[in-house]
Amino acid sequence: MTSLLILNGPNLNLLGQRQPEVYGKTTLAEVEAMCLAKANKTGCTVYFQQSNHEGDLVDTIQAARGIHDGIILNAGAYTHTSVALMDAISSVQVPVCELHLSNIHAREEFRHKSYIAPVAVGQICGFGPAGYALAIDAMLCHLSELSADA
Ligand code: CA2
Repeated sequence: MTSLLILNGPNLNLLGQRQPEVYGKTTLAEVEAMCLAKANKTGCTVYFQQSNHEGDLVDTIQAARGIHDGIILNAGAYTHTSVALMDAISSVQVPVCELHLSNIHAREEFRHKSYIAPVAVGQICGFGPAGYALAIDAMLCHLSELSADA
């Protein structure tokens, strides 16, 4: 069965608890439940993780090789700063879908830059928690195209 890792970066554990005007009222536990329901419907397996630490995120991306078929990554603020995450993605040979709750291109200038985008298959942003289900569909679509080409 196709296995997807859904990896969340710093401060996303606070989802639904702080700044609801920016990030909404849905908690990360509720997002995880939505992803598990989506996995059930689409016949894949999802593993949901969150870390506030850049090195942990690098370790988790490296460990995905040979275990997961795709990664859905909301790297939070590390999106805009982390060459280490970019290098980890480049080296791991597991396709990554970049995901954001908010539309990073409609926000402050510093959020327009993504170190993940150049090494990701694509980016989904601005759709709130629904973006996670969209990202699962997008990654399954990408993986089925890859296996059709093989
Ligand atoms: O829109 C997204 O998903 C972001 O990745 C969220 C990051 C932000 O730095 C990115 O530019 C865009 C911030 C995540 C912080 O999440 C919080 C949730 C609730 C309360 C406080 C922070």
